Amino acid sequence: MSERTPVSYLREGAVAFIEIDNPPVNALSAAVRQGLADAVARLADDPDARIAVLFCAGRTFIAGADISEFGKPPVPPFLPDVIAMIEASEKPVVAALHGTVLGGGLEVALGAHHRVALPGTRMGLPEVTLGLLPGAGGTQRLPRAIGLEAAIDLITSGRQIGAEEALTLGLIDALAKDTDARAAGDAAARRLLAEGRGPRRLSEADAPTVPSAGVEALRSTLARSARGQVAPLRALDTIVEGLAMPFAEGMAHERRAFMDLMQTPERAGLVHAFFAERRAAQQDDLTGVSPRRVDRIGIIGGGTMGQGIAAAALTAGLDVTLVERDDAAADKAAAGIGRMLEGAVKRGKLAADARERMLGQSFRAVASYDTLADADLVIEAVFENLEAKQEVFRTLGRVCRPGAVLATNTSYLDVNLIAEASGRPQDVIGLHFFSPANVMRLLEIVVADRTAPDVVATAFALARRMNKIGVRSGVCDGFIGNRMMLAYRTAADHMVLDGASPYEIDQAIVALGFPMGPYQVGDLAGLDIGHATRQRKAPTREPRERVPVFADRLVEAGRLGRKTGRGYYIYDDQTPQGRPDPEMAGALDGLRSELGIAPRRFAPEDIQARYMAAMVNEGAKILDEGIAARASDIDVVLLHGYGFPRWKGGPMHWADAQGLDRIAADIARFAQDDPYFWQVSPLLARLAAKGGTLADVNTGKDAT
Ligand code: 3H9
Repeated sequence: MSERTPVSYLREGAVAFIEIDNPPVNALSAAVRQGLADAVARLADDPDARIAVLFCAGRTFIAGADISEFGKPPVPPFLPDVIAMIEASEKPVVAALHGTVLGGGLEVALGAHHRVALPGTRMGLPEVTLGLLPGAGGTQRLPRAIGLEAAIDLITSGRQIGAEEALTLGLIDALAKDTDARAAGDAAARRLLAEGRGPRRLSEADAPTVPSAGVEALRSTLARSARGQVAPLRALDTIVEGLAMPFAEGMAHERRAFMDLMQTPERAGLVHAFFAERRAAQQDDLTGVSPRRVDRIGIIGGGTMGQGIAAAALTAGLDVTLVERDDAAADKAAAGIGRMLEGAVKRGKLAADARERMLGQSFRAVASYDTLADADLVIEAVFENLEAKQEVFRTLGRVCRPGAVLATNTSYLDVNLIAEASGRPQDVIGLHFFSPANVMRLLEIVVADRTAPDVVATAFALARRMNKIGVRSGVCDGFIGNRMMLAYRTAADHMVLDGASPYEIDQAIVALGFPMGPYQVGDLAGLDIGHATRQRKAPTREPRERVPVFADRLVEAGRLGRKTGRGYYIYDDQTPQGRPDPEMAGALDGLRSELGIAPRRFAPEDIQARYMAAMVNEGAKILDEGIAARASDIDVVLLHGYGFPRWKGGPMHWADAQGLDRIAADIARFAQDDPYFWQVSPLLARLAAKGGTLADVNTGKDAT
């Protein structure tokens, strides 16, 4: 049996139809590239064909190069050559676009002689988001098509634009009214034939001139916004330098830059993040399990979290009933949600009439649980107290219809204990949203001992519908993310006890690529939160455990962080982002001598090594215990909930890239001073000894 070819050629009259059919997104695999090259050769040889329409089957035109081929030896024919063949064709080629025309897909379209798009088509060159730059002519053809400024914007940001903007920019020639790409291409081809138009090649168009002053300004803006990343600046240079050369040399220049970037750790980290996000939704034990239907949701508690969840749910088209303890609190929550949606309108993310419709028809804030009798799913978002949450679940168990999913938004409490209180633990699951819940994409899906499989499937379906990235976690204190955070925060606190300043730590962590260091984060979140966690854990504290007394003293002095104008930093009108407190060093020195600690210096690399080792070690324990099913799930949590720099791929990917033996050796060294905190994870030790990687471990229900 011959293998199915992903590219077909069919002629009707004078028009040849070249169709790509490579589900799910028509990525440019080696077979597609070969198929395209063959189809173009056939077009040349077909005496009856006078024009061709290039289009795709399924949900989208080509969404780019096949990312799964990256990092492997390249297989010919290479995409730039295939596009050069298309462009060189003596017979015009019309690209008929629909769906998401991205990366190499847009470069193929730019190689065609005429571009027509269906309404709703989105286009972009997202290569920089993968640590790359357009490697098949994008840096050279796009500026010739739409001008320098717009091309630099699209290429260095990776942002997508809609078909209308593409038409205005001159990226496409026409916006079709059809809903069928083949038909739109056919109509355009017949029009071009009737007008007697021949091929129009961007490679033959004049390159725009490059104003050097403007480019310098752009470079310094980019250097700030793309901190830590190499691709955006390299893309800018490649565009500018390439446009000063003849087209063919510009193409060779682009190819060299593309191949260089392909070898960088940033590219590996970003591609890892891309696949990790998609893998998180794959749960083999749920194959064939249908989610329960969810249209109407209830939310208990109208604080910041409840409001954010409500705004996100309304935006996703769900009907929302929010329950507060009295009418005044319900009104306050409703007003907050109104403001959040108004913010979305102002940012252009939501139409004003859609906001009115959501608030008028799909939302109510009430002071009674009775209205939840017909809810399909209820999310409890009251304050973090086990008894309070159990009380809510006892009530939900009474008022909700059988089969309704009952979710708790707890960030660390035992979901099993909450589930039991409902009297129907099979319906209960943890849905840990991150604040602000209408913005943050991460959702930890916490599966308790007795949660039914279709409830887990429902949670993943809800995550997708709400445009969240759901990651499965088992039950433990803090689940994946907060448990990891406690570990690296503790490592930082120990360094402060031993002589580092919080400012040195924050600087070293920001230098790793995090947007903020742990003490800046603490000030932002409110220092009372960490204090409360320590109080809660105090009764079970081991005598050998070191307590960050300095943090508790700040709280006792009423220095709770940004909200009180002072925490680790001082916040005032001159420095709303905070400035170091000159009294901090003296206070810390006093405390150290009270505790009998002789302070020592920590170099930035020491700080980074300890911080990262604590994070990786805890991640390995989480993996070993089966709390996370795979290392990449942990990466997704840290990337989307804790500011981990995306181009480093996440802590587990980072650890594999560093070599686990190095990290295990670091931990052994740190343990000489503090053997209680620095207990190496048995999994990490095993993998380090045999040269394995965390990526190979799969401990979850979907283990193969
Ligand atoms: C490039 O083009 C370089 C060139 O300049 C130069 C070359 C020389 N390859 O996201 P979804 C898979 S760089 C391989 O869930 P959606 C994805 O893993 C590339 N696989 O769907 C998933 O698989 P699974 C530039 C890909 O509807 C499935 O398709 N292009 C690729 O939410 C569905 O994906 C990009 O960066 C790919 N290119 O969103 C575009 N794309 O089902 C990247 C997707 O097994 N892709 N898959 O988990 C996207 O942004 C989104 O996937 C898209 C669809 C918007 C297309």
